[in-house]
Amino acid sequence: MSERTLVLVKPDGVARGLVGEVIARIERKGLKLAALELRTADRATAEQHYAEHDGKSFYGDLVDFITGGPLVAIVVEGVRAVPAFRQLAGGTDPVEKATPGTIRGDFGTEVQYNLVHGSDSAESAEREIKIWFPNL
Ligand code: IDP
Repeated sequence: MSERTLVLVKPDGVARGLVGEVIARIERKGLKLAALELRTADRATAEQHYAEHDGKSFYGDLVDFITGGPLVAIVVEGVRAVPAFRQLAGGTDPVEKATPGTIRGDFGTEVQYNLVHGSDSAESAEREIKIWFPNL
């Protein structure tokens, strides 16, 4: 059964020219792009997106980082799209958790600057898609 997930190529990924790399991996996996936009997020959008982390030590830096430059927001669709993209992304920490062969494992070293976001459940995906693509 097909489902949707929300992917962000975060500002570090855009700055490093990795948008094409991320999209290529999504497509090679057999997932489809349903919507895509390059934009700079405002604070309200970033705060909504990361609401679950409000109060954590890294929250302020995270919102600064996500709003600090253009990012690419993508709705990805396909069978098991949520876990499939999490597999492509790799674990949150690009060195300790993400393995080589994953986006974070291949291209990242820092926990904050880990290049991509992918929704962690189908429910989170629908919540996040409403934030980034309210008309979809
Ligand atoms: P996820 O992106 O792998 O789902 P979350 O735990 O939801 O990971 O964290 C959201 C984002 O917050 C991470 O992708 C990363 O950019 C940042 N982050 C998470 N933990 C830390 C930390 O300990 N220090 C700095 N940034 C962090």
